[in-house]
Amino acid sequence: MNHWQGISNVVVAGLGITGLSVVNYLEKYHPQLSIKVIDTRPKAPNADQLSSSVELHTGSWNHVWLEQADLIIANPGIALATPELEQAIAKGTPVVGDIEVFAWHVEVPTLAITGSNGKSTVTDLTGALAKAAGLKVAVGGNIGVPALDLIADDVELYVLELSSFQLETTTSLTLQGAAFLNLSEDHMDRYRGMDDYKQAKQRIFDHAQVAVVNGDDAETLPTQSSLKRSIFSLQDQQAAYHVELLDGKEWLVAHNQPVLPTEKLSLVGRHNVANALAAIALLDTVGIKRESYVAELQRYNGLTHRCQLVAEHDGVKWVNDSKATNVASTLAALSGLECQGMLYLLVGGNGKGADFSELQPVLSSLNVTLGCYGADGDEFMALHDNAVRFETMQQAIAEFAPKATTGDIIMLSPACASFDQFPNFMVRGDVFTEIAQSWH
Ligand code: UMA
Ligand code: ADP
Repeated sequence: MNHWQGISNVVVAGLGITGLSVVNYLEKYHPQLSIKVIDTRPKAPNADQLSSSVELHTGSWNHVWLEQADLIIANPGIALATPELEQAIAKGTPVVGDIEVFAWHVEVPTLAITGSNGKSTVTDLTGALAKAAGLKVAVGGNIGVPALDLIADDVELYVLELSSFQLETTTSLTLQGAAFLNLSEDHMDRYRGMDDYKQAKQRIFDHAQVAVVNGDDAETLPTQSSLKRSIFSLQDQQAAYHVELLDGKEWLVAHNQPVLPTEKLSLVGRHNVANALAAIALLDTVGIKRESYVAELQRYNGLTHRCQLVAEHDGVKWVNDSKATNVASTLAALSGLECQGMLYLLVGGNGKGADFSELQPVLSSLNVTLGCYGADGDEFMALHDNAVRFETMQQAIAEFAPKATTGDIIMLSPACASFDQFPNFMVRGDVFTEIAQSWH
């Protein structure tokens, strides 16, 4: 099917890294199109990287351009419920995202991963394992490299992390394996409720051959009953991908074949055992032999900013879990934590409308001091008697670090987005790490 038939005027809405990747893709593969870019921010990132043939409008919407568009390709950060996009849709103008454009182009086997937590880890791990097995793999999507930037002739397998935002504007992505890892509250500032958020994520299954789903989280099961399911579970040994005690050791098991003892994983935490099972299930959908990557599965030790030990001074451990941008990820970090002394936990930032009360039971079981900072720091103050309010993360660290002694942990696992005080979670984690490593 030629999706570009009848299209001359394309409007790219939002010039982040996604918008730039869309423009570069269109210029390379569809040079006959007229491209206009709108970014509602007064200063659009990457404006200096546009070629002179691309017109740019910043600081507001350009209604004339939207009116003239045959196709609008929107940044995932711009909700479809934005009035200007709603008007265009009502008028019959197609509005798609970069992943839909990717789907129109790519015919090579593709795996994709969504879920509330663990997407980046499973995406990166799956890519690393496929590489170890000898395939030419391209890894990207919400993980930070726009999908359209990955397109190359020699790629044998694409592995994409997909956010619910990206899935909202995707309708025809064919996937060999589609994983939905888990569902917990996130992005409640963008969705009408959990069901709306779940529906967006379920779209990953629309054209999937195999659904890789979490047997311990019924919300991930596909609604299409005819779709083949590969289930992974930490609790149910009937699941095709599970953990099982064999000769006194717990093993990752796939279709009754032991793959690796879990103690041999370099990844830490129970959630990462589930992530490893999901990656194995995904690779099985494209027939990659497990023995070809088992050494890499053992070696792989995760991405930065996810429960990462970044410094240790005088017996005090500093843990960077800046990627914990919602309640469930902070819960995962706390449930796997072994702390002999006081846990100084830094929480706060932009709470995205979440309900943080779920943290209360686990916090009350820990010897913890909460450093509550940032725009929504107040939301955490009632969760524990030992809660102290700060304006910034740095101020909380300056107060806690001199008090910490052997056996204590200072951990950033903020359960919030970073945008109130940092450009993104990476910068937040880097600032924490820099202070941790230079502390004495
Ligand atoms: N924005 C406007 N007007 C515009 C354009 C953007 O107001 O015209 C605002 C929106 O609030 C938007 C924000 O700017 O949310 C971010 O836009 P951006 O230009 O920074 O976006 P990109 O750089 O293209 O990054 C996007 C994803 N960002 C979002 O979905 C918000 C990145 O995921 C992704 O890595 C990148 O594309 C490549 O695919 C980030 C993210 O936070 C890491 N994702 C969310 C998450 O993981 O929870 C979904
Ligand atoms: P995502 O891309 O979905 O945000 P990441 O792999 O970047 O996921 O991890 C985000 C946060 O969630 C980190 O704090 C990490 O420790 C935690 N996490 C990773 N995998 C899981 C999981 N399966 N369940 C719950 N939390 C997880």
